[in-house]
Amino acid sequence: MKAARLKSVEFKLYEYLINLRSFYDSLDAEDIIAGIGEYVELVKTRYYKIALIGVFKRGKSSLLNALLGHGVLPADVRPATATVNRVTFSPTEFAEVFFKDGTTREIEIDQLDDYVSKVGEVGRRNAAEIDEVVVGYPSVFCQNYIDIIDTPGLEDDERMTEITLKRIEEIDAAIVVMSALSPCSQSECELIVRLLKSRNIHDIVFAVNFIDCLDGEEDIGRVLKSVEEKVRHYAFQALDDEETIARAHRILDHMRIFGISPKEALAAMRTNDRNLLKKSRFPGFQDELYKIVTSAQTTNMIAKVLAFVRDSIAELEGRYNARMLRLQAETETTERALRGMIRIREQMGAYVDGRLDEISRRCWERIDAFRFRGEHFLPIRSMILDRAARVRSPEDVPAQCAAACRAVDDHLRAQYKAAAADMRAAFLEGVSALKGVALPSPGGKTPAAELYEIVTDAPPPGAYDLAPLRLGGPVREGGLFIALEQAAFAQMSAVADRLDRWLTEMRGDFCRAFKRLDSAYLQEYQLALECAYEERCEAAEFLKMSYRRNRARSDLMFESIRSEMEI
Ligand SMILES: Nc1nc2c(ncn2[C@@H]2O[C@H](COP(=O)(O)OP(=O)(O)O)[C@@H](O)[C@H]2O)c(=O)[nH]1
Ligand SMILES: [Mg+2]
Repeated sequence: MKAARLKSVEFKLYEYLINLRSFYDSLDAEDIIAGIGEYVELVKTRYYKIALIGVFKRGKSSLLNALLGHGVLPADVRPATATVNRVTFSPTEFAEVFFKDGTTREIEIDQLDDYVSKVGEVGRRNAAEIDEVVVGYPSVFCQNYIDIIDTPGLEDDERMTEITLKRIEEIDAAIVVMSALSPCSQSECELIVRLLKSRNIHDIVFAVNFIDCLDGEEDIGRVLKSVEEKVRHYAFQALDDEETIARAHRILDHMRIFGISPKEALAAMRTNDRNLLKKSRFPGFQDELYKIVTSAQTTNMIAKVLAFVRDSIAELEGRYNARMLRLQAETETTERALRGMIRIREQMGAYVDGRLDEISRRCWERIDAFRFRGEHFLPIRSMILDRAARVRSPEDVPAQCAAACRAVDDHLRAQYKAAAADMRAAFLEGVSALKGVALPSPGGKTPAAELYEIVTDAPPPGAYDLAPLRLGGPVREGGLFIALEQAAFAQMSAVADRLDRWLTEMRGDFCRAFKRLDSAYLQEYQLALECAYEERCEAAEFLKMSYRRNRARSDLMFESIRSEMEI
């Protein structure tokens, strides 16, 4: 791809990631948002990690030192490297040790031997506790965010092998380091296959060291050719899945293989020996490696970001669907509750009305018995007749009359009390029946309990507060019965009025209490449910819209990046 086109893709990716962030914001995908931050950084820096990998004592550390132009890291005839050492660019030299327990320590560069080398007791002890050593160095090679990682190497001991293989998962490219004297051992070939299988490794460069031990140009050419053939042969035999085979073709068809002598290169740098440096073939290798790495940096970054975007879009779709389903389920539940609430309110209203009518009918019967004389008429008449029958002479009249008055008065008083008690009982029974109606009871108080309180707290129909029964005018013998009867009837209708007033007041109280109850929380509850329902509907609509809009925008951008890259 042309540089200008790469730049445009890079720019689009950056914009895309920033857009993606707002997309995820609406879905609370904080983990993905954090990931986006890392990839935004990656677009800016194109950070790239390349690791030296191979069997021990093949000159990995020597090669790295030659790249740095100095003997920074320990190299030895004995296996020397015991830790993973990452060299990163820094204008001033530093070394920082990251321990497995999470602590870190800054050390001097010349103390490195004590930490990264397994030669010597101190180094061996320290190395076991170390996760990684980071060496900052003003290396031209490492500027522009390229880190080189030196590994302990395979085959030396199991722990070193494990430390090395673990790193394969996090690198972008590998330099496989072999010796020209014994290249392509079984474990080297296995290692190469393993590197080819790793999805994140986009480049593999082959460095065949120790060419100074070979017999001139021809011999070097022969060894390199044989390494190339062996590696290809072994790899394509060992690989079986399509994706890996395609990657292997890309990496192995035009194999980047170099015969070099890091040892001679280092010696030449020390002594400023131009001829020896040329003989080491190191400058050519270094230039090529730099070109490979810098051009891979961008494509590698693009591939990584695209892979991340593709994965996160898939992840997001899953989350969106799950969220949508949850919202829909919540909406349905709320809607059901709301419908239930409306029904309950209607039923409750109808029920209270029906009950009240029933109660009133019972009360009216009692009241009518007084107003239309009903069952009280005969007993009162017989009381009066009884007293009238005792009149023997006109002198008896006042006494019998007073006794009749008292008897009728007592009778009416008792009947009035009984009627009042029964009317009150009718209300209480009606309220008790309400207890059977299933209603929500916020605050622990049921509507029935509340109404019950209202009835019991209401003043009773009252004590007998009518004036005692009195006869109007002088009582004459003939008109006695009629006067007494009329007075009794007047008293009865006064009682009826009194009871009627109480019933009207009670009904009013009852209805008002029910309305208060209904609006205090049944209606309130319904309103809350209505709000919740609307909120959920709106949230679902908003989610759907923002997802669709973002998704469409995201697809469009993704398509434009892809088409740009394919051209
Ligand atoms: N003759 C020769 N010796 C080398 C070359 N590269 C490294 N060595 C030596 O091989 C030994 C092991 O090197 P080292 O870099 O420690 O290997 P590592 O274990 O792979 O890191 C050291 O003594 C180096 O000096 C080379 O190209 N030619
Ligand atoms: Mg080493």
